[in-house]
Amino acid sequence: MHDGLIAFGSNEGNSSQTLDQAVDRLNQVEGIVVSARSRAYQTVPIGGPKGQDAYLNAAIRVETTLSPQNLHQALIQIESSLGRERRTRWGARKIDLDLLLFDILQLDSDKLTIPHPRMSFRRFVLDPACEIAGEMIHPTSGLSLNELADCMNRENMVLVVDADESAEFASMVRDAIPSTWNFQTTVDLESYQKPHETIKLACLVDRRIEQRSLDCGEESIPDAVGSTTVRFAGPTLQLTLDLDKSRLEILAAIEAMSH
Ligand code: PH2
Ligand code: MG
Ligand code: MG
Repeated sequence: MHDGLIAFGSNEGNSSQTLDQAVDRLNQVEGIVVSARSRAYQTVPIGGPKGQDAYLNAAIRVETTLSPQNLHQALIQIESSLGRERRTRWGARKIDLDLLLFDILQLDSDKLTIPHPRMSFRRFVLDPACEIAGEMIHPTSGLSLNELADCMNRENMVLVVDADESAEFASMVRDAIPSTWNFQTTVDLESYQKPHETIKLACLVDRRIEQRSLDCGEESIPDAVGSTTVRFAGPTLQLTLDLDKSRLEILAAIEAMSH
């Protein structure tokens, strides 16, 4: 039996009814039993087009005999059966079901990345998840979800790794972060592993990673997160060499940590 954690989000239609329906449909899938669900959290929309309605976010924990791939497929099927349309990335949606964790598995394929690459710095994900699964381990950082949530209250610091050849990149990050945040760059993340207690968000730039395409609205397409060899024991934002895309990523990450 596997332990899976799913994030629910909706900001179109009757979101609270959609959440109930999603839980029902998960329970109807052979090999999936919902073991816990959080309450629904009303949250500020992060990223995407302006003027969106507030989100309802929740976390759903499942016991499953399915493989991660088949659980992911089941989520996609439930999303489309409940009227999900994929338009713009981070745009309004009737339902979004993201697979956050699957035991302590780390997986990075074209179709699916586990842990979810943006879960470690999103309050709208961590708050509901901690309610029902605070003790679960986020294997990329090695921290529990409760510990990850605590990182949001740390001293303000952003760290850019491997920015030595790219001053342009470092100044983009510096410009993007709030002026009250400390900013520091390093090429040697190892030396930051010990005092990681002070670091609020590590931005890892890995130039070995080739930019991969992001389908419209497809959250599960990996941004090359698991493929990096750099690991950090705290909230981590994986950036690629695409400056424009990375700027949007960091602005959204800061917003997601602040609300
Ligand atoms: N999901 C997104 C983008 N922004 N903002 C909130 N508050 N809640 C979400 O679930 C959410 C979001 C992409 O999936
Ligand atoms: Mg999502
Ligand atoms: Mg999704």
